[in-house]
Amino acid sequence: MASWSITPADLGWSAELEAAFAPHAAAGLCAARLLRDHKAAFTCMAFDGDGFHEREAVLSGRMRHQSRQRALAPAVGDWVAVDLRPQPCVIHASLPRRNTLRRQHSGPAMRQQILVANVDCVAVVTDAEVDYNPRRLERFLAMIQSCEAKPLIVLNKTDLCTATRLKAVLRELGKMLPAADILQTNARRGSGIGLLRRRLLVGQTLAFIGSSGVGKSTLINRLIGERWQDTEEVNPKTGRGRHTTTYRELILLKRGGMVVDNPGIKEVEAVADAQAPASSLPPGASPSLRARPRAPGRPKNLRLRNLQDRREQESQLHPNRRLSPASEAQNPLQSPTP
Ligand SMILES: Nc1nc2c(ncn2[C@@H]2O[C@H](COP(=O)(O)OP(=O)(O)OP(=O)(O)O)[C@@H](O)[C@H]2O)c(=O)[nH]1
Ligand SMILES: [Mg+2]
Repeated sequence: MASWSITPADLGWSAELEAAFAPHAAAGLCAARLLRDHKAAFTCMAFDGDGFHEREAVLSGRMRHQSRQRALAPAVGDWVAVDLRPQPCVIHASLPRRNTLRRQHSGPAMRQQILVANVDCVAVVTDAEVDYNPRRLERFLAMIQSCEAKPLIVLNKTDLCTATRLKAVLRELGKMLPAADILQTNARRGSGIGLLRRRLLVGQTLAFIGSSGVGKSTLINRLIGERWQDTEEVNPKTGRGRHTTTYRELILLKRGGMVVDNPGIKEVEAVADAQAPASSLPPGASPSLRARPRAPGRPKNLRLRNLQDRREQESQLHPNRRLSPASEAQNPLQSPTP
């Protein structure tokens, strides 16, 4: 819980939100930003006239009804209008969103899941070893593009790979995504954290996404400057992390800015966004960065795609080496979904 005096601007409050909130203020409601989603309830940072304080909140009957439509269900990062008198307090309305970071669910229904609302920058965390997969990175970037947030690639665990491997990965990423903002970090030692901190501006929200075990929570612990969340060891045999982070959380940093920790994402399907203009793609992005809708009903073979990705990646980094069927069977890129 924040122990310092928080201003609305620290949380990203804007003139647009102020205008949208006016009728709710007239009805005696207070403004709050959602920090954690506990499924049946939320934790929010609410302005109670005496400053911002964390409060537990539930949805009103009308909001619960609306939330059956996933796109209308409040998400971490949303601003809401709450009645602070009951315990827990009650959320009566959501304020308009600037954007949403969404992921497409596999399956014929093409359901979308909103991960975070009102996000300025999204950092995709990976490493230069078992988790590294350029095609998956492209899909993550397409997802960020359709949210119109600033993308950032964080190559973490630089201590666990050789300088040659790191150089090869950076060269490949430089060719594939020449305009991408790429940072190298070693969260365990704290190197590269200063550069990451510079991307955090007062009132802005930076969300971390990536596979389980890549070090998202460790990076956030470093940004906070103290141990905020326990992080788990990665299984040395499979390279997979145990799923330490089980829910999304928006954390306000004392030095300014907000970060969102997410549970590990195993696979990502770019969100099909017909309205996204082609010009919104980052300069130099390859054509596969474009979000493509999958034909409804067409079965998706994730495992096959992972293996193809792995083959492509291996052949680019080690042109003379071929993946054996045995190593294909133990594809390290597959880890359980949260
Ligand atoms: N050697 C090394 N280990 C790291 C580094 N960053 C994180 N780790 C370790 O990797 C393990 C997983 O880190 P987490 O921060 O829990 O990973 P996560 O991405 O939050 O994982 P989920 O919560 O499951 O999504 C922990 O044991 C960390 O100590 C790094 O830069 N170098
Ligand atoms: Mg975590």
